[in-house]
Formats: sequence, structure tokens, C-alpha cells
Amino acid sequence: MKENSYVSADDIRSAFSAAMSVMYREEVPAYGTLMELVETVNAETLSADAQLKERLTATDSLERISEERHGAIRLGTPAELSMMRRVFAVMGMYPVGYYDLSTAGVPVHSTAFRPVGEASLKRNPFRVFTSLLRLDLIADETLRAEAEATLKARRIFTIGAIELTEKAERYGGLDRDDAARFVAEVLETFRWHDRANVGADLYKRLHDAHRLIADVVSFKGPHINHLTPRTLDIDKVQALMPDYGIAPKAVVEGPPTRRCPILLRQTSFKALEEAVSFRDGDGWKAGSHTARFGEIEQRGIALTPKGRGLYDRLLDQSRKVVRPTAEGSNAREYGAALAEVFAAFPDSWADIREAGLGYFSYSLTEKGRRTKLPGRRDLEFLIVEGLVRFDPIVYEDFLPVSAAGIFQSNLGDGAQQEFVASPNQQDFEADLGAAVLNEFDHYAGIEKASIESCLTALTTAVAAE
Ligand code: OOG
Ligand code: NI
Repeated sequence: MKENSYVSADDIRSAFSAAMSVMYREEVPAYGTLMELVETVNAETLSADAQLKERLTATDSLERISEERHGAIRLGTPAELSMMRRVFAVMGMYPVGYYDLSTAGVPVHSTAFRPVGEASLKRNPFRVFTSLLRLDLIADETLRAEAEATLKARRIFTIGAIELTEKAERYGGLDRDDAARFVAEVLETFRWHDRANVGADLYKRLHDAHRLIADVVSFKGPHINHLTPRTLDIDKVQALMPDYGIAPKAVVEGPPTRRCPILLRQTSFKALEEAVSFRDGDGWKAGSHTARFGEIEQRGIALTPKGRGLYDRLLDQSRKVVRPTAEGSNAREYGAALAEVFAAFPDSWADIREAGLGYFSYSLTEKGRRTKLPGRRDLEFLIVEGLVRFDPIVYEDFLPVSAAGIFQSNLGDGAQQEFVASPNQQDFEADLGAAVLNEFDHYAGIEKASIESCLTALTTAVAAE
């Protein structure tokens, strides 16, 4: 390798997520415990299911199965958001999707920075769910002005991080030394600072307006508020958390347990109360803050707009039957309602595909690889003939109702606040300095490319013997 050749964006992202994992385990020991539990359950699940193990060996790297899949931060200003976009771009992470959480009583809107190509996702799928605080939703004008001034005065990126981002933009990449420095510098933005930027009085007023506002405004930077490894059995981890001394949120968010998993299921342990100090004249005053937690996720098939429409309707329907309370008193009833309502969602890959509810990746079967056809044939014919097989494409994005549930359970179980629903993707994109990518286009593109490559291979391949 040439000495000054560039490190790939995928490798920088991998190094970054590994460094973040180490930092967060040190900062939040309960997260380390969760990781141990996830590793144990994943190992047990794999040893009990030879088929699953075989499939994962073929499609994923088994030794990385329990690694982090995502994390989340909350930013305070448009300038922070647009700089964050440039920083993530160096790691091959681009904004996909727009999530309005105001409807769910959380004064933010968000996107997910993530790798987009299949190869990049496979190399390392790490994403960061990134929210921007909506100060426009603070009713009290004086408080809003104070929050704005506090945010404006802080610098969340180190000079080194900014310089290296500019360098990567100018030259189209970073060499090995710069990439290592970049990871270390960027990590600083995500670090926890237990000394607040504000006094106890302002903290309290921000907190009274909304706990999330206090979390964003009061600190020096947008500390990573959780990391999320992948689990192969989310129900089991949820059930075992108390045995490991960690308190799970009341219910698993997303669809119920199914034979054919769809979209995304996630749950977390409740955020911990941590010691912080507030500014107090020339000194500091002791206090506490609750923000950081750990989460787990289990992903299923990406749904088409039609499938997503059905999912949204069924979820809505179940929540009309039972709305899960934060303290978990009706968790069982909610689980039962969810399972019952979701019986209407087909639960075999063939049915899901036939109904046009999910995205699939098509590939040649053994027989298909040995076959050459004189002309193009219809995909359905090729499937019936056993020349082409289909496998679900994994959902790589997030779900607004689930995200709201994760936010809420980690903001304390107090009364929920209401905001006027006001999605504003245009404002968000103006602040971001770019348009967000449409998640459906992405999955449709992967599906289409897989079909094309099957058809091409079948008509141009030379049949073996
Ligand atoms: C983000 C919550 C959303 C998820 O997995 O849906 C999220 C936050 O609490 O900042 O991470
Ligand atoms: Ni999350």
C-alpha cells in the first residue's frame, strides 16, 4: 500500500464505532453489563439454532454479531447539525429519513446518519440517530432566548476535528495517521461532561419546560446518550435484564414477535441518574441529571410503502386497544393486543412478497447458476422454476413511534407534554444543509439491482457442462 493512500470511509466508521463503544462502556458501566447479557443470549440462540447459525455465517460476520448497530445524539443549533453532517460524511454516513417527534411530545426532529450502499452496510452498519432541538416549540420567550444564547456560545467540535474534516473534503479522504487523529478528535464531541454549562436555576427552568431541552442546552456537548447492539432474541434479553441488575423499559417497541420479523424491534434500560455539577458563582454546585441509557435492537425485513402503511395502521389500532403505560402496569395486555391485531399481517416470506409488502433481494439458486436461457423470462416464472430465490432485505432505518417510546422512557415517567404537531422537513433540511435521502428509494434500488443481475446472469452465463 502506498504510504499516503487514503483509508476508506467504511474503515474510519468502523474505527469510530469501536472507539465509541469502549468510551461508553467506561462511562456507563451498566451498558457494559447489557453488552455481556447480549453476548450471552446471542451465543445461546446460535447454539440452539443451527440453521440460523449457518445463515448468519453466510451473510454476516459471526464474530461481530453483538457489536453496536447504532447510537444517538441530540444537537442544539443548525450550525451544529450541518457541521455534524460533514463530519459523518467523512465516515461514509449520510442522512436518511426525516422523523418528526413533536407529535409524540418530544421537541425535536431527526434523521439517521448511516452508510447507504450494500457493501458499506455489510462492512459496518453503524448509524447515529441525530436529533435537532426545536427551540421554536418552547413557549416561554425569555427562556427560549436564554437557551439560544447558551447554545450559541458553546463549541462542540474540537479545532482538530474541524480541520481534519475540511482536509478530507479538500482531498477526498484521509491517510492512516489523519484518520486515526480524526477518530480521536471526533470522539471528543460525543464525550460526557459532568460539569454543566449553566447554573442550577437555569437548568431547572429548562428542565421544567421539557427534560430534553435541559439535556441539550445545559452541557458542553451532545454526549452520546445510548448505544445499541444487535440481539438475536430481544424478548429473552428484555426478560433477563432484571437478573443482571438493569431496569428494562416497560415494553418492546415495534411489531410483536413473529416468525418472519418485520422492520425493527427495540427496547432499552432506563436512563441512569448521574451526578453533575452546575455553575455557581466561581464554583460548582452538586446536582444530578438523567439522560444516558443502553438499548438493544432486532431487525427484520424492510417494508414497501404499502407494507409500511399496513404496519402503521395495525400499530395504531393496537394502541387504541391498549396504550402502554411507562411504568409497565399494562405491558402484558399491550403485548396481547399487539399480537392479536398483527395477526392481519402475513407471516411467511412468500405471502409478504406476493402481497407486495416487503423488499426482497433476488439471487440465483444452484440450479439457476447451471442454467442458461435463450431470452429474458419473467421473474415469477424463474422463481416457480426454482432458478431464482428471494431473501428479505433488512430494514436499516428507524420508526418514529418507537423512537418516541425510547425517548419517553428515558426522560422519566412523568406526565407527557403535548406539542402542536408541526413536521417541518424543509426547515430541517435547510438547517442540515442537504436533503435527506428517501429510505424507500434505497430499498427499491437494492431490490431492482438484484433482479437485474439475476436476469442478466441467466441470459448471458455459459451453462456449466
Ligand atoms: C433517540 C431515540 C431514538 C431509536 O433507536 O429509535 C432512537 C434519543 O433518545 O436521542 O435512538
Ligand atoms: Ni436508539
